[in-house]
Amino acid sequence: MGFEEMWAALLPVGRDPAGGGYRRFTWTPPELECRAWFLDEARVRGFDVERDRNGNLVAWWYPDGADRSAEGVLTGSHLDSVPGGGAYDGPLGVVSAFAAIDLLRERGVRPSRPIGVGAFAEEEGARFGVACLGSRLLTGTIDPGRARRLTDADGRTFADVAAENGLDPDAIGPDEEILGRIGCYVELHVEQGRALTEPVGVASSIVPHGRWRFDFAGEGNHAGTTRITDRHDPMLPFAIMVIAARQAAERHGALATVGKVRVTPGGVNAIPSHVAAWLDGRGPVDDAVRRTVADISEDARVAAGAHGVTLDVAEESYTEVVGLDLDLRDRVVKALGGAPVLPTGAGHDAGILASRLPTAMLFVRNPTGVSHAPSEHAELDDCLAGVEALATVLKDLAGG
Ligand code: HGY
Ligand code: MN
Ligand code: MN
Repeated sequence: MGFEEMWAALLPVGRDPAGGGYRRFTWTPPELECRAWFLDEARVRGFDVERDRNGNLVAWWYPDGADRSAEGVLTGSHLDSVPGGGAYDGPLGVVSAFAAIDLLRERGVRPSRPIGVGAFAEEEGARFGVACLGSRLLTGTIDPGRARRLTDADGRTFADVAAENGLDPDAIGPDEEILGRIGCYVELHVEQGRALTEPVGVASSIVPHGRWRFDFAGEGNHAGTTRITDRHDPMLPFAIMVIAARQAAERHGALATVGKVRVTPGGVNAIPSHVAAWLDGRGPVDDAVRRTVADISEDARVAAGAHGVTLDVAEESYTEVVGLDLDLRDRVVKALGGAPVLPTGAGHDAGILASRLPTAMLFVRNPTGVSHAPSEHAELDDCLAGVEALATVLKDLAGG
């Protein structure tokens, strides 16, 4: 199957028929369908397929004559999505990986190293709350015990859901054997902004980014019988926190987003007892992010106190600025005969794997510049240019 056929096969999986984007949460039916698609594509190509102890999928192509023990070149991305996400974020990298290897095989290229296709679990952190959970576990950059305890919106733990899907929750964690087989990782991804004006670009860095949970605990009560002066309504300090997020981000040249909130009990005629809100903070440098989050936390704390509400702020994940491997980046640009080089404001598994091995990223132009929303897009010609570029890079890196 070529790029277009593979793309068409995945496209309807997990898409909201009303046009509201994709919902492919880890180990829910649509994402499981994407996993099944991955395994089928790997098997029809005769790849060695495995699911690691953390739920990541890796399929290896051992070309005839290749040194099976040599460190391989891994490419790929992720199959899960944010709620209401676009079609390209993640799957474009996985489909392009299979299509790029197909090009090499059709052209009789025989790399001396293995080439692998990876699909990392829970990259968006949309179900269990920590982004790049699968690659963090693989590289040992999250405590397995903490990962086991992460819960989804229904209160189900990662451990329980992983066990339900055939993993041993007690075995999750770093896997030096798998990491030892990967010489470098090259992830192709749809560009998630407007910076790329050519079909294909190369990443220079990933900006610092993190997630914080704000828990406002107040006093639930009746909306119609509780005097204003008697209220301890957590919604008020929450509202102030949202405004403070925008103001602090502007003040520090950073980005701050509150896109997820959970109100308990959530009745129209009940003053909430609790509001949980998540802050996504990013910025050009760590200091800008840290100052932004500190200001927001302070404003939220003052507001909570003024309303007799308690506040707890917890950092759920943080990734410092990732300077992708310069030598690998330059080699990729050279293999492509030159390409625009640009930073990204989005986090990626490449940024997590970078702590353990050389990683690079290719971007495919996104004419809408929108991502994490249904209008995320890449033109077919640009997607095919991305496949061609990835094939060129894989051939160069794997000694074809
Ligand atoms: O949130 C991000 O930046 C990425 O899309 N997971
Ligand atoms: Mn994403
Ligand atoms: Mn992504």
